[in-house]
Amino acid sequence: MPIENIRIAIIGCGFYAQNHLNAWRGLADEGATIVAVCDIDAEKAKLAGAEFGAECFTDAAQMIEETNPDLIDIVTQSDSHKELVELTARHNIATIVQKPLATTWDDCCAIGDIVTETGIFFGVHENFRFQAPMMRLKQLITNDVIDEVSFAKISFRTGFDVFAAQPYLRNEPKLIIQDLGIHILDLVRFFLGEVANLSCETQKRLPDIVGEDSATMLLRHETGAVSIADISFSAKCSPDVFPETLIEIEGSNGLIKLKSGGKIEVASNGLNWHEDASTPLLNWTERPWHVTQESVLNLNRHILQAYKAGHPPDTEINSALKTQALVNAAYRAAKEARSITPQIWQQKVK
Ligand code: NAD
Ligand code: 89V
Repeated sequence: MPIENIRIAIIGCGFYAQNHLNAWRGLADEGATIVAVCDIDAEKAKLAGAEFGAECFTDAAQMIEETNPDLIDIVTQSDSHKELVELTARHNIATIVQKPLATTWDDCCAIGDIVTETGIFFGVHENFRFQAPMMRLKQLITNDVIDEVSFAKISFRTGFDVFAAQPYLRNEPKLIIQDLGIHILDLVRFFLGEVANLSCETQKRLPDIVGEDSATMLLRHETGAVSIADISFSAKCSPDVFPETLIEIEGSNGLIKLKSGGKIEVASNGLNWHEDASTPLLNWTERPWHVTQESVLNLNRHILQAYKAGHPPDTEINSALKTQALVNAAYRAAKEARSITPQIWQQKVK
């Protein structure tokens, strides 16, 4: 049976797009072909085109007209996402867009309307749930190893210089919750289900930045479970395990711990064991980013399989809007110093 070949185009050839490009190339044997790359920075487009053997463009509309891709992967910053999704949806092209879905809640909802009205294949590239250790944790929970989940603590604290590769983060008025908290809040939903209400305290401890660099969130889930999500770009930790997330999840019959290096400790119904869910290095990944880099391959494979099977990816628009609503609720909770019920997106009735 010949493998169906999907023509992939990437818009945005900056820092993180290198991982998307390498991941799509790594799926060539599974039916992904990079046919075009686009960046408004002509030099970046040219470099990506040369490295990955694709036509290069500086205008997305021209790229679509000339290469007719099956799926477009948008890896630009969030301020351009809505406009680019309007373009791809107008051409009825399957679209993946990096997190955050958009910079404002209104633009996130507008994208929700566009995707629902056009019915295009759509997903957000939210890859933390596709990290190797996170997929194993989900398997353990799904297999009822600790039975009913009642509490979790999910922590991503680092002093790593995230601004070196992503200098724009220094000027973001909404910094860590929008950039990193979005991943952790997606994990909170992934492991404990939807959130009924949440409270949040933020801090700004680093100099020379505009937004908050730390946030501590307390969440009540619809199941009754409680979780704590704490994130910081200004942590004093040794060792610094960037970009790893450390997790403890308690259930009615046990406890799961994710420790540094993908080490998992399980206590289940009186039995205790350890597992190694460490992330393998690929021929294009390197420490310390290899954990999230490999998740790009895992998520892109999931997207490819979902597209071929004709159903949305797990990180489809409704899920993405629920996670984005938690981001918004966290900022509101911090501002109003009270617990907030997340907004629910409703498609705008025309
Ligand atoms: P970047 O600024 O390095 O790259 C973005 C590129 O998009 C730039 O080269 C820019 O010229 C180009 N661009 C902007 N508007 C364009 C347009 N209309 N058409 C074509 N090209 C355009 O940014 P980055 O650090 O690579 O981040 C990109 C996205 O990836 C952000 O949304 C960020 O939050 C996300 N990100 C995700 C992860 C993760 O998945 N774990 C990690 C880092 C960054
Ligand atoms: O993964 C990300 O979205 C990155 C960082 C780890 C710095 O939050 O932007």
